[in-house]
Amino acid sequence: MNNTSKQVVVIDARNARPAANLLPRLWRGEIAALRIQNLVSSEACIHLSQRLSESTNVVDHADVQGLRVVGFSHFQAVRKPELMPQYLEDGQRSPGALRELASPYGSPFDSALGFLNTCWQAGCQLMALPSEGALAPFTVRIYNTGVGIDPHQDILSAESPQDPTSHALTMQFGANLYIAMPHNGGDLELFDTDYSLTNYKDLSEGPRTFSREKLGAPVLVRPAMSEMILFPSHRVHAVSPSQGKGLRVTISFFIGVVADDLPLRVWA
Ligand SMILES: O=C(O)CCC(=O)C(=O)O
Repeated sequence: MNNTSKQVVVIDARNARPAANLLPRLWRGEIAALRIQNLVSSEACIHLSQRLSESTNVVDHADVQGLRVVGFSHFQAVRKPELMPQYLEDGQRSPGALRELASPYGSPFDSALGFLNTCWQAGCQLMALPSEGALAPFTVRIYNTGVGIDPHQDILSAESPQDPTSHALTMQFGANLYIAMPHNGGDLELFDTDYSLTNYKDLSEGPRTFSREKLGAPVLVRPAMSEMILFPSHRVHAVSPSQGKGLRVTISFFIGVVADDLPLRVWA
């Protein structure tokens, strides 16, 4: 598989249905990232980001200093097993809670699922692992000035190495909906290093991050409010620190591919 592609494909969610080969091209590594613009209106993003910044459910991320989240991620829950019951319970409520916060606009997460259903013949469904149950569908991340995420990979089978469904995934994409962006920084960085080179198979070494100095120059993607960006999450990736005024707010999840005739699986 090619993990060095620099090609970023841009499509507009308001145009005709995307070509059926777009996700397979991302899957095969022919393209580095897929930007789906205009998935959510800017009015809806401004409204939701305001509501989220006032939310009393915002908590600290376990590993990334300064990062605030609404809803834990699976990674956080497996790193701190005492969070697992709350992770699972919150995940049952979060789609409805996001609809409520987004109202009178629609939920961006619902728009994302609708979009995925139009470009994958077998549709998509929320992920359940036999060993853990129904995973949370997304997490909201709020980045203040100076906050970014160090280079890392996201691989479900490394987080749940005993689970057969996690190993059945042939590909995992990171998916982020950008609800607010700071004036500067907050870029998505995609490096040329992938799973096979880092041998990331479980969490025994804790969170595996890599220093930027040891990696080559990344493909830089500056996300825009209102869009969703997909990229292979086994490729080492990072978020550069936010700079200047404005929060960076994302709705973040993963998409798993089992086979091309089976539904995509979505979780966070
Ligand atoms: O917010 C982004 O642009 C990427 C976030 C990230 O590192 C991830 O989804 O794993």
